Amino acid sequence: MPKPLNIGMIGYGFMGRAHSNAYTKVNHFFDLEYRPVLKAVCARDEAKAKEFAATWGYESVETDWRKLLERKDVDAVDICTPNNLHKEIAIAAAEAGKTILCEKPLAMNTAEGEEMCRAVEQAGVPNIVWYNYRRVPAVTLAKQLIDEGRLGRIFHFRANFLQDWTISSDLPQGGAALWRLDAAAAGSGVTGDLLAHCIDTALWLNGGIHDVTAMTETFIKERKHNLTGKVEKVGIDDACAFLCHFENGSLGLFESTRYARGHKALYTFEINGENASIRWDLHDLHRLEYYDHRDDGVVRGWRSIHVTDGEHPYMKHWWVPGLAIGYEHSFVHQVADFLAGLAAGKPVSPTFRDALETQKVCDAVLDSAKGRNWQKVGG
Ligand code: SOE
Repeated sequence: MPKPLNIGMIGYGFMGRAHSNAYTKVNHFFDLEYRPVLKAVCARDEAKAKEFAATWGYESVETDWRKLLERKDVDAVDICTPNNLHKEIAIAAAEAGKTILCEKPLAMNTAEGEEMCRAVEQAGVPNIVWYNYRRVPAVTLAKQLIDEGRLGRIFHFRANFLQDWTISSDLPQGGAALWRLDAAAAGSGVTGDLLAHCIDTALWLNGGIHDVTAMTETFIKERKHNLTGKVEKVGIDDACAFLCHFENGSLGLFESTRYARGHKALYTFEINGENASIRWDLHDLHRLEYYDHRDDGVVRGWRSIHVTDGEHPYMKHWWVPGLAIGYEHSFVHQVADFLAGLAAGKPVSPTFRDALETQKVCDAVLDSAKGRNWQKVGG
């Protein structure tokens, strides 16, 4: 019988749903020593918290996150709040000895991230950050192929994350569903929200980034602020593109925007090595495109691997070969790996320390765009 791991979730938005779904599914599909128990959900709005608790099966509700951290019956805290609350909650949770699962990006900036790393490491509490795309089976397969050396020396890493939901100038900033547009709550715009995913995947697949040169743009300069009711200056980046050198000598090209009309969540990457290339597209997430120059010339070409076979990462836990899974399963996989790590007493990536590397790249990107120069990652 798996041991209970009592979860206290702080926040109840889109990510609160994605994580709660993962906690409820994981033991049905993975054989684990731990079983998440939805102990409490915490939000300032009690009525909304109660509604969320009833929908997802949380046993209780708190309206003050400090009270949640005091509870002896909560083992692990899941931080699903806007970014400006991550640091304070994570440090208090570490001091309270709680296991921590924190939504991405880790923090508002590197300095905050460093404090958070020190807190979890001093307290010795297990920790992880929700960079979920690593655990889409096709992306995990990409990692496997690269680590096996199939691509050979890597020359290029290219990634995009394109959306179009903020084009309207009538869209306000701030408050419940729109805090991502408010620099005070989010820290940055597409850099921390979308490029952070691309950077996390890139660091994982292709190693460290040495330096960057970037440009950002804020297309709509002023928006009504939902919290003050006034029209205020927009402080986030609406679009960001950067070039970089990886430590392994390869070149990186990254682009992200919320102004790419027609694209809802087009996250793609392509990696070109001396022997082979791979590419992946979130809109077709169960496929990995692979080209191997060592194939016979007459049949050489891009192949589209349907990543649904029992041999593929995570897939033996699901249905039968040929049947695809989706976005939400990446969160289930993260919980499964995290719980296996807890049982083995081993950290599971991306830890706070791993996510700090992404934060450093984000900061270098934003500094470079501001100064219109090249920035070394980590100062
Ligand atoms: C923004 O629209 C967003 O929801 C991000 O916050 C998520 O991290 C990303 O996975 C999808 O897009």
